[in-house]
Amino acid sequence: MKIILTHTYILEEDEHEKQIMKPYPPLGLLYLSAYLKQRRIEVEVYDTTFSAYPALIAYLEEKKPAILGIHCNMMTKYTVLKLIDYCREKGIISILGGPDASTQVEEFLRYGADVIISGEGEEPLAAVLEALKNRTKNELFDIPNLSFKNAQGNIVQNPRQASRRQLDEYPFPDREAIDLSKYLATWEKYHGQRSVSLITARGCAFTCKWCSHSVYGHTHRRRKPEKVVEEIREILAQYRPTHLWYADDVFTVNKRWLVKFHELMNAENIHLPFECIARADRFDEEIAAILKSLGCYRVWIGAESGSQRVLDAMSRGVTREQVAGATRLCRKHGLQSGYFLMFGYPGEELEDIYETIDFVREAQPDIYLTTVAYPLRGTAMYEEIKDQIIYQNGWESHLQRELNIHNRFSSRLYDFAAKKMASEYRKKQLRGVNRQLLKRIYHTARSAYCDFQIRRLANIRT
Ligand code: B12
Ligand code: SF4
Repeated sequence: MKIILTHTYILEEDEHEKQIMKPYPPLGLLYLSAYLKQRRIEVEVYDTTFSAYPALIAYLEEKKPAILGIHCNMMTKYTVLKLIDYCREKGIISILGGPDASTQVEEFLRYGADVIISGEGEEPLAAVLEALKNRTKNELFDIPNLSFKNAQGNIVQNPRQASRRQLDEYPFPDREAIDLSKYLATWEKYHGQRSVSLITARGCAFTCKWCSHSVYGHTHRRRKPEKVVEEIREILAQYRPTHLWYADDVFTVNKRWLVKFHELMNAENIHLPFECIARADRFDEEIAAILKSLGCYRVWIGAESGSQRVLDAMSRGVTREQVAGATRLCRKHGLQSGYFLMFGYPGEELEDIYETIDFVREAQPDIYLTTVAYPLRGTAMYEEIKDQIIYQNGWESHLQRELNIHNRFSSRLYDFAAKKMASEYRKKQLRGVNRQLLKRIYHTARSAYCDFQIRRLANIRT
């Protein structure tokens, strides 16, 4: 039985990404495709990134698959729901996987999906495809990690099995299943670089309360550095990238691994530029030097908040001082530092917001991104505040990111906080630069205006 895998992420509809234009392919689907092909199971991947929903439907009309495998993440839910409707209408069996499907099994099944695979997809997907040769979609009782509806329409959730420990038994992602040249061309057009992504590990054992562990649990498994280098060699031969992206949760988490990887990459003389994500408590002088030598130019550090009280509430396991120290180390080693920052974490008060603004002004990372916290299903944050979530309409009509939380400040306050932060950050850079007097005056005035607005809005809670 033929399966088509797709993911419903459409770049043209993503206004935010259209400003950035650094697209990457859906690695999860490429891993699944490679695994199925290794087992001689017929599979195709329809990559929606550069396509559109009508083109996806036209493709399905032409190919008439018996089964459609759909990757779901929080942002693509509406398109996933449309595809479920389409599958029902055409009698195609829909199998959902990915981080969002795993946490909303009942909802997706009740909406009309046929099967949900929770966690890593390789083995369960191959097992379902095998089973469907001589069973109906309502009789999948013995396959771990699966949920479906039995003949009576009741939801059955099979037990979850532990993840495979040895990642190196999986084949490399099947990049040939899609047209990677479109990604490379986009990168080249907007950034003068050709970038390819890969992962060196799966899962993260840390416990940040807002972070989804729905696919990998709290496991952390690394690939052998030799295998990663082998994959990079293949990527180089096939796609001639000038830039890499290690799409790992925390690239610097295991220093011993990094040392070995560095040795191997040096032996191969591969020094392609890349960015990666680190944790401030997994960053030191030696790691900074290794990253620089590997070709890294920017380290993203999850700073999250400048308030230790909020960091502790998040169970982040990192101190402000560690973040400031990692930033200094980056500077010393000629690496840019980038911060991820979050406003609106439950319990955050005005003084915490001001501490974050002060912290960023003083630490002066090269770049930072702010977001407002949202409760993802299955996370510890969600469990703690689920009674305070303000639901709008039915489940089908909102994304988890759009949900608000009782007793939180308004989104306008967070907008002003982000603007104030930007002005404070810039003001510090302009200090002592005489030619920039007008800009300094502008940022001083804007910061004061934001202050006024923040104080005014502080009385309004959701
Ligand atoms: C890389 C990445 C990105 C990249 C994506 C670029 C790209 N195309 O690769 C960027 C930076 C753009 C990004 C953005 C966002 N991301 Co992101 N991202 C990741 C990250 C770190 C790695 C993804 C990856 O490649 N994993 C490796 C592959 C092998 O794993 P996988 O995709 O999960 O696939 C496996 C299983 O899920 C399953 N599976 C997957 N698809 C399917 C389909 C079927 C049919 C089946 C059966 C199984 C199956 O099998 C696969 C193999 O075992 C993950 C965290 C993580 N470690 O996975 C977060 C993560 C996926 N992102 C997340 C979030 C929240 C976001 C944002 C919303 C953040 C934001 N506030 O803007 C945006 C949304 C982007 C969008 N518009 O869709 C959450 C998703 C939570 C959720 N419930 O959906 C994650 C899990 C982070 C987290 N821990 O909270 N992200
Ligand atoms: S936020 Fe990063 S460090 Fe924290 S649990 Fe998630 S992946 Fe791990």
